[in-house]
Amino acid sequence: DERILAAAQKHAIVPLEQGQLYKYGTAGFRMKADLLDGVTFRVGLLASLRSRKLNSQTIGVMITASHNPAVDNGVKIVDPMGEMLEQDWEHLATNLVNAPTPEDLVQYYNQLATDLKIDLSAPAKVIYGRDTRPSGHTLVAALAAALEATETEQVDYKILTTPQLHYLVRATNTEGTPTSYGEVSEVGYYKKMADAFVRALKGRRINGPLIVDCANGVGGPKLAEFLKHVPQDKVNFEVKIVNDDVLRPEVLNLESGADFVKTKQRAPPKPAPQPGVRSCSLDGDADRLIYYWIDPDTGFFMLDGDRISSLAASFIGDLVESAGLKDELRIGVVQTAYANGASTNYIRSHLKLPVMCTPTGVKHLHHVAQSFDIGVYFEANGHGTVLFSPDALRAFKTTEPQSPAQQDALTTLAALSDLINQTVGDAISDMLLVEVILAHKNWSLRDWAMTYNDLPNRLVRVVVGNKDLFQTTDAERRLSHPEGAQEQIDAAVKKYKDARAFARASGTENACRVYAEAATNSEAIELAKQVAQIIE
Ligand code: 16G
Ligand code: ZN
Repeated sequence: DERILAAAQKHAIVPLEQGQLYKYGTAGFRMKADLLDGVTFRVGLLASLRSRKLNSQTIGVMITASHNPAVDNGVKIVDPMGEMLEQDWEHLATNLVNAPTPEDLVQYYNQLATDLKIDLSAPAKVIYGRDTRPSGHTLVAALAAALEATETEQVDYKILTTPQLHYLVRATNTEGTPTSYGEVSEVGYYKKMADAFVRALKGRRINGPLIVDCANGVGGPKLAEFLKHVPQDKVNFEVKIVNDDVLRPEVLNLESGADFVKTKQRAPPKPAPQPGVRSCSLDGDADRLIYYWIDPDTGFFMLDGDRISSLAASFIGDLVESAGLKDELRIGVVQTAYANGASTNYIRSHLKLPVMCTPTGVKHLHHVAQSFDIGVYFEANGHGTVLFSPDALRAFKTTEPQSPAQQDALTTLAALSDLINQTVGDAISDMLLVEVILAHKNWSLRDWAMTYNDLPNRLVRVVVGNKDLFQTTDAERRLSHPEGAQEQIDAAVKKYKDARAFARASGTENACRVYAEAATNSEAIELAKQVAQIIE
């Protein structure tokens, strides 16, 4: 107790304005980096408790603020199988971080141990990584101090992408077991993916070069490292990495990256876009991916998370059919309310697959995707992955093929299950998946774009007095509060053809968001404006 108290005094919490609390939200704790020292220390305490609670399994802590500005940072906990922190513990994190004094903190820490029947003398292990933000360095020191004070074994993996840390947590906890996830090292991550990439491509040629914008974040150096593991004699993968300056912190996510491309609906201005060349953008911690190209005739065209989702579902659905597993394995797609209505319709009517809708935030999608044998989930912003159940993995390995075509489908499915990060959305892994599918189908981005036409849409940010007044139901598609607001939105939507709109409080910013789609662009804009006025 004295060691924790002494360390806590060195990593004090900065009091927020009257009435405001730190909150473990969809992205953990995320804010201006200078508020985070004490927060990160306390997250370290909780991570050690969680490891002790879960039979000394390894817990992860990632320090990143993803696509947010360079001055922000964040801290979040990764559970043993590489998943997000269990929801029940989010409010424990919130309580622990908001304990006002170091003495209150130690008292609450001990009370948690008692209430949750945690043996504080049991071994504990926490591993961690951070993105390229300069503030990450001091935050890691605060985390390490908490782990030392609680006699927790720790491994500092230094700079990583978020999905790499998730990989390492799962690999650590499965090491030496039949479900081993891979070698417990950063190199192990590259080797596993490069091997699966070659196996999934099956000698098919990749159609021309790919430009990858890395948002001047951690994805740049890590993608370069990955490419060294791809055998040049087996794969013609020509990648041009751009926006990979991680030495000047101020350029992180600046006019670049997946979030910029998705929200601005245009290519990063620098370097000057090359018309016709297949391009994609990662975000600042390399867990989101958006594809696009500049068409010489029609201009910018974007392929977002909904497109990646429908591409993956279509390809995997066909493989499962060729593998003769259609009646055995249930494939489903999980989206949020932000998914373009045309994508939902395409997946249901054309691919004939079930689509589920969940609230925003990866943990919700991930959870529902686990209810399928093959669960494809993506947020429109480009964050997502494909999950394979133990039954699916077994079927790929043990089904006796009756034809070369069936065998081919089975081995491709097995390769995909290794290529696709099973812990969390991973931009590098997702990018390789897209490249594999395009190579198999011999498609350009234009071919991919032709599968369906997006409904015109608008996303606006609305500053409101108190965003907490806005409460939703039906996977955030309807407002339950304030009373009467939903009826007004319904009335506005009714005036337009093929229209849909919703409003929700942001989980990461002090504002509300309004999404509207309609048959034409001008109608989508009008509708978004009207809904914004309703909630203002
Ligand atoms: C977080 C979520 C992201 C979601 C976004 C919504 C994770 C890892 N990240 O960044 O998935 O799309 O929040 O932000 O879950 P909003 O609530 O401000 O709209
Ligand atoms: Zn991210």
